[in-house]
Amino acid sequence: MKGQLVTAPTISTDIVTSSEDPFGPEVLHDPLPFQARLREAGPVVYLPTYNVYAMGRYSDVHAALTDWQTFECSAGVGLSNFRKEKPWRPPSLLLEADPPFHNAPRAVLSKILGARQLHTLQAQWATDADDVVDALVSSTLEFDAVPALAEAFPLRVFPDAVGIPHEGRERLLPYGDHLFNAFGPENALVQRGAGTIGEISGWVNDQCARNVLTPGGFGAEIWAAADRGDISHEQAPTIVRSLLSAGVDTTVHALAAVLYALASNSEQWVLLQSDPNLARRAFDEAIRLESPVQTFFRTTTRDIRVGGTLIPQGEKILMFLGSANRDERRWQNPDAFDLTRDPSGHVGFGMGIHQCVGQHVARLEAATVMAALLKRVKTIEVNGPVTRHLNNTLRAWESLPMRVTLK
Ligand code: HEM
Ligand code: OVM
Repeated sequence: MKGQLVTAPTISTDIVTSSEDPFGPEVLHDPLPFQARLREAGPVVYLPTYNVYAMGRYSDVHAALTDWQTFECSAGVGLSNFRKEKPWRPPSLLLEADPPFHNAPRAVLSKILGARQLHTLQAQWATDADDVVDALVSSTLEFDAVPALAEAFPLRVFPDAVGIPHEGRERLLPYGDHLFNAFGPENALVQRGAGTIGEISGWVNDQCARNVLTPGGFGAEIWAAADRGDISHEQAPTIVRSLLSAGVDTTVHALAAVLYALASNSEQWVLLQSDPNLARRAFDEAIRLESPVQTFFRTTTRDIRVGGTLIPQGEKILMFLGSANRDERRWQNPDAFDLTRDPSGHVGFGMGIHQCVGQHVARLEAATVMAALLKRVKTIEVNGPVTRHLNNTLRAWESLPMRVTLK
């Protein structure tokens, strides 16, 4: 500063920095220690590796999720800034949109996926869950719950509910896996999917056409909303795509999470057996604890002060939903799976105007699977090494070996 006059800043700003990589394999394998350090470091931590501002505490994550005017989605909810980089696929009309454009697609999906509409699926899904569980436990009492239940059930009921044909459905899981990787940096996980995503993505887009979708399904109802003028016909296929994007991998890993939680906390399984009405709470508590969707980004629309940190306009904010859901400032004994606590207010489905529009679908899937298990199964335990599937956004599972005994 030789002889140079430095203007004193009119507002002081603290900046806590971390050189850790939240998308590196070490953190993805076990994100909890990193997230604890993040919460401890302060309300906002700058990550120079990606030039983003990270939030790990419940109150800050909640505040960002509910202030859509300051924390926008239309610049993308991944690391990539759509104002500077071309998105890898046309943006979602829900997830990657702000009001007023977000409003109509959201209203249409809220109605189609609303608790009341789902009533008509309940009986069929209960039968399907009984079938899946019966077929499984009558052939073996030891199985990998990831393919046998967590994947088998959603793949059996969800694509039918949307109304897509059977042919090619095996592409849904790899599509979601890549999509959720693509919200993160372009690391090895993204590169691994890059070779096949063109073909898979083409197939997914083809399933969104009106003539492909069976009558009565969610997809056909989206097209019917276009006929009524609630959305345009051009918007319909992209909204169908949202269901095929967000509706499969999320529920697979959420089901695995609740199965793991119940199998590894036998006293909570006993409690659930004594009161099956706790099934809904069990699912939400597992979502809180595991947060199958770990992170989403926003972009600041103006300069904003969070804690002592001034975040400039146009910067990417990385919100750790999973960390907020285990914040000791918000939750007592946050690491425990506890069916006597009230998990409501968790941010595992987000919060505010983008809060998961498919949550009733996810809850119905989980409730029917748990009800089917409660009918047949006496005890349930983990009986082998549990392995994770690494994904930049999802807290995902590769294998969940289980043993059950029957009633
Ligand atoms: C939004 C998680 C299941 C469709 C979200 C968001 C989260 C989330 C965290 C908020 C994103 C944000 O604020 O940026 C989950 C989890 C699920 C699940 C953990 C399973 C347990 C589903 C299902 C569907 C679905 C089954 C479809 C039937 C959507 C859509 C959005 C969304 C379309 C965007 C909503 C909007 O932007 O208004 N989900 N989801 N999700 N979810 Fe889910
Ligand atoms: C969408 C979409 C895609 C991925 C996730 C999501 C969790 C939504 O295409 O709207 O919500």
